[in-house]
Amino acid sequence: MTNRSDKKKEGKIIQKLKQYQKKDFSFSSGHILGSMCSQPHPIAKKTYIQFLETNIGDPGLFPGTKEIEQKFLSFILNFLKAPKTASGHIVSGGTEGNISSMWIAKQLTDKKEIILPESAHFSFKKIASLMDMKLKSIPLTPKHTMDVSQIKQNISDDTAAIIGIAGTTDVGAIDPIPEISEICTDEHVFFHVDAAFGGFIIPFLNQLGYDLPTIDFSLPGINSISLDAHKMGYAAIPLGTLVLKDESWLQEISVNSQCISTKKQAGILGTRPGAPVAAGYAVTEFLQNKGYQRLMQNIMQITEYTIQKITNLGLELVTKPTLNVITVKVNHLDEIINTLAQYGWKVNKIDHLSSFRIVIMPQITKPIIDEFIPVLKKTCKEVGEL
Ligand code: 0PR
Repeated sequence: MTNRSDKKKEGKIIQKLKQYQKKDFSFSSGHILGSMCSQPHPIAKKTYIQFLETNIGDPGLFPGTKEIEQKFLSFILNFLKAPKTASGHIVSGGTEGNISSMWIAKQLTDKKEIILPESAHFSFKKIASLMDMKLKSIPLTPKHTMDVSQIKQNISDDTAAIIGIAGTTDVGAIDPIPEISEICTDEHVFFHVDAAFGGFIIPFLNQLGYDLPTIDFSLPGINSISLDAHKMGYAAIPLGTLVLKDESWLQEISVNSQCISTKKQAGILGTRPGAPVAAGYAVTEFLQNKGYQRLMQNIMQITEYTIQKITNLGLELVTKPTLNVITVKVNHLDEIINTLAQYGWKVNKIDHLSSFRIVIMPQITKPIIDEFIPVLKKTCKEVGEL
């Protein structure tokens, strides 16, 4: 029961918080152009609040939410063509997905080396530090994909896993997953696909007939795939999934647990929010496979439109985009990013490529691009880029 003074107090706190929030950029404004996250689908927002108190770390208390989790995972397992032996594990995002997979690979093989492309996400540096593992980087081709011709010679008696990326952080490139899968099958090496970004877009584009590499379990060499619903899944933060080809591997990262409703608990986290899972499931139920196809097709059309507009200004891209990531090469990187921010637009800095990244997420529409392009032009003129 809240009395009048509590109501007053509540109002004051909310007002104060709103002042802080005013300083934030918002996805709903359309002005965040470089992030790999998005404004969640409207149904995700409603569901999130409804499930705020749920904890999938103690499923005995929340059997209904546990069922929702299973349904959400089934949707993912289905579009990733996972075999009957497979299982999904909810994680907080790509970082935890990668850590969990490498934890399994280390447990299964008792080896410590990870072969990965130079484009790999920095979460692998955390993995190396946390689990005392060693990273062996493979150079990239001019298309910013892993040079597969260099993999075999780097495999050794200490190789725990090979990583392929389906949608790189800096340019959205897709490594040749089918070729890497073949090598891993031949060499009996654990193969993890980091599809944090591409996992919720590539399969749907392929269903529509796009000519992108296959990234699913129809490739026999893949052992695990990590994909984030809080990136291209149009869901709310934090929501990722690690899909394992063999459910029994979860035992490798499970410990006996006391005081909770299950004898064992798998994975890194203990208490884990059910709200993003319920919200993610609501989005998959709302959109279904067809809805995701339509959404991704629309996103690719807006990507094409944006590429045209940017190159028409006379700017160059780092590489021809495969997905909805546009990375623009510039000489005056810091000035452009800072000036755009002053005009209210946020793009992400990719320092090592002297470029900035634009990601066409679900809330980015053609009118938003039409609003942005003149600001980009003005900015580039002001700083002497054009
Ligand atoms: N793997 C890949 C290929 C990624 O791109 C990322 C994150 C991860 C793993 C890690 O995912 P989590 O951050 O969910 O653990 N890539 C984005 C990036 O570094 C993350 C991001 C998202 C950054 C939104 C900014 C932002 O506004 O660019």
